[in-house]
Amino acid sequence: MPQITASDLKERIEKRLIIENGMEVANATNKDVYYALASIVNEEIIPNWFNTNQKYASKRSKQVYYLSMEFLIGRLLESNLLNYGMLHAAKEALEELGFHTENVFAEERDAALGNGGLGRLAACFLDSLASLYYPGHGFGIRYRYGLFEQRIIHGNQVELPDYWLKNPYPWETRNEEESVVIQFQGKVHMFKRNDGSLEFKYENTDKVMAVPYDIPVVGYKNNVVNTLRLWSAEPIPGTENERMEENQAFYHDLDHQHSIEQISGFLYPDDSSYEGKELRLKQQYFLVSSSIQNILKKFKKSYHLPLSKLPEKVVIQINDTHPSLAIPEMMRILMDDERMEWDAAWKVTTNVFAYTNHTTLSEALETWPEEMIKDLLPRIYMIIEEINERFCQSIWFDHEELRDEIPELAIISYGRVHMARLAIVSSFSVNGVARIHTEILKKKEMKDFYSLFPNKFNNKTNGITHRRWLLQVNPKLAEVVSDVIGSQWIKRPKQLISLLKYSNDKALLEQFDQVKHENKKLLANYIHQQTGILIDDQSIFDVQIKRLHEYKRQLLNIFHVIYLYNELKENPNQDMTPRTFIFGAKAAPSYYLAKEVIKLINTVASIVNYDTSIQGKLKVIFLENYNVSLAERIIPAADISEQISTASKEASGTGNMKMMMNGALTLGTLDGANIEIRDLVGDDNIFIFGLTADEVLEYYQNGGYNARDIYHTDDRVKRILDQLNQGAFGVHDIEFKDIFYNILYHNDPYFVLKDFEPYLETHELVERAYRDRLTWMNMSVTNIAYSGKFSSDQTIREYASDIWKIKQV
Ligand code: GPQ
Repeated sequence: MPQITASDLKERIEKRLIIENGMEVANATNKDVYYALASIVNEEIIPNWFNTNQKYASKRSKQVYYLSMEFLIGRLLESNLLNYGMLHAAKEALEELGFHTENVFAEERDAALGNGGLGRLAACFLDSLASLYYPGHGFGIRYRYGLFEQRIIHGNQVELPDYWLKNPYPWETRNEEESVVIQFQGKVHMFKRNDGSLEFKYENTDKVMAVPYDIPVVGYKNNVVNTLRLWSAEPIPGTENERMEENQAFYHDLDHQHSIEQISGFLYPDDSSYEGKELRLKQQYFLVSSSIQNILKKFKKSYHLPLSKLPEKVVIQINDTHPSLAIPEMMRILMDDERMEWDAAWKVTTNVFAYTNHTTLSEALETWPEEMIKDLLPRIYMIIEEINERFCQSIWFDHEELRDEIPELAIISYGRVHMARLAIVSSFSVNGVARIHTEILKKKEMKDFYSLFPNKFNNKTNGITHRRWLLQVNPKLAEVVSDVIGSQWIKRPKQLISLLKYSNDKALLEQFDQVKHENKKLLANYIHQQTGILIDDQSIFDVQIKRLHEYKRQLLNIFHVIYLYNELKENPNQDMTPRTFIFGAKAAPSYYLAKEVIKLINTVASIVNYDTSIQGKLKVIFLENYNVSLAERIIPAADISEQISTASKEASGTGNMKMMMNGALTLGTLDGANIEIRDLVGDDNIFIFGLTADEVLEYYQNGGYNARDIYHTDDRVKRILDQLNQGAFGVHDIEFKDIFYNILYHNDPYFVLKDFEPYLETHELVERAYRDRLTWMNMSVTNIAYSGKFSSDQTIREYASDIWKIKQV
């Protein structure tokens, strides 16, 4: 890879500005410079993109396609510069031209085409695929509106539309010539061909054009450029006129056009919860039909092999059940267009698809009303029916022991189509995303399926790209690490383990401490600038950043804050290390209780932050509009990483890994990947508390525990709940009654009260540990050292070798 120097770049930026905008640097805005730099990076990318595709085609490599309704990519300029080895030069060039790098980068809108962990995981996976020389690409939807922008007004979440495409997006290329047609609704007619085979014809379907927009996925300093292909829904050109001639009303036509564009109109803002809207079903079919058509066209064009060989060259990973209609869509094309028999098509299909499950929460399980699928996708419905029929028959005849369970196993049952069941039956691999999660799938949630298909089930613990989440977001830490152990860890993140040798080196620990402190100062400045609130950069930065969900228990966190505040009010002079509690969280717009918790956090903040009697020992910061870019600012500055979900509920978590990699210590429950973090770093380097998954599951089985007992016996708890109920934290006395009721009348379904005391005690341990700087930094460095295990490079290697059987090119 040719080294580009700062002075080269400077010159090229100047030239660009002249050619494209006819302006001198002196007159250029941050935005002008952003576009100039992006187009320079694109010039570097394009030949490599072309070469990568050529190479895959000429080697006829097996390719993996990652189908996902979400890709939470965030900004790309900085990470593309980093992966091209141009970041240092670019920063230098920009500063020399009189620009602040950060302001130039900030011109890029986050591509927020995802809700949270699931979408961000997809983005990390693409980064690792390209960086490890794997032929792997993403397929998704080019939503015109990404995840809503969050404003906090009088403590409440307000949603604004995220029209992220307002300005041209420099990373996408429209490839109209590769558009495909998608058909909805209509009637299916069945004919017998002369040879006796069946032919299906569709009549009166609604046709939509899927136009691909391609985004390059740049590998780290390896010249690889893979593709993220996002589909956009458009009317088929020319059909407007047809309709006019048919004498259809003009407005009817505009309406029709509008309803087509709606399909890629916006991202559904619900995380881990199923909404059941018809438009969402349309989106799902739109994604999978365009992607499967595309994959098959490409296979036929470049491999010159019969379709029966598809599984040798193609593997498709479906990211949760959202793209699971890809399965009947594949069957449809193989049979109806390619004239394969059922058995042959089934053999191909079941050897091509692999399914990842991301949650056991029942509210997230996708089940569509039979009628909805039948109406919108009549041919797909027929195929699902047939898959179901054959599956139920096989249980009836081959697994007598499960006959009674058929209603719980059938893909179509009680009028609903169960997408997870469809995905399990039709895939060759089913994986969970952390060890405990996969165990729960096998032993509980999917127990009977596991007994039917034991070999399909496997675990792939999630990971995060250390390039973005360490190298890019925390350059100071990366530099110290490289000074100590050399820079091989960048290519081989597991080598971070060499840091262990130095975890008692006092001078070095002090350096790490200094880096953390500098990062905290940067965040403190940002917080001041955003909120006007001054925070103490010597205080413990205690961070909980993730979607707002009852199971993630932001409520437990804020209860602890209220407790501390109550204590301080009684005894303002008590000796206590100052704490800053930092929250970032979006709630689904229709999730009432989650929004109440946001309001509670903001209300507590507005009281605590301005109460001078507590001498600045406690601050509560709720940063609005939590997104990838904000995560990038917060994570390097975290001392404590709050991972406090009700055990058994968080499939894996990935924020836990990001903060660990940046030297934060985890304060968490034995849930998701926290368990694997604990196993690596040992009990001395993590703060674990609370019920275990087994205990939680047992309580659920026996109807829960009695929350009121705790309310009546623990004064601290009673005081907090009464404060909520009596309006101590609000203007009106009804303010937080619903939280109060949910805990006492719905019996605290997420065990907030049950885990309260152990949580307090563990916080006390944290506070005590923090006082001993060297011991703390030793723990911190130990966490960084083990974090290489959670690089998504490791995860992707495992997917590649165990599931995908693909090779590096
Ligand atoms: N996850 Cl089902 C989401 O972010 N959205 C979803 O719709 C579902 C799961 C998360 C899950 O809650 C986390 O525990 C995981 O770490 C993450 O997926 C990636 O696997």
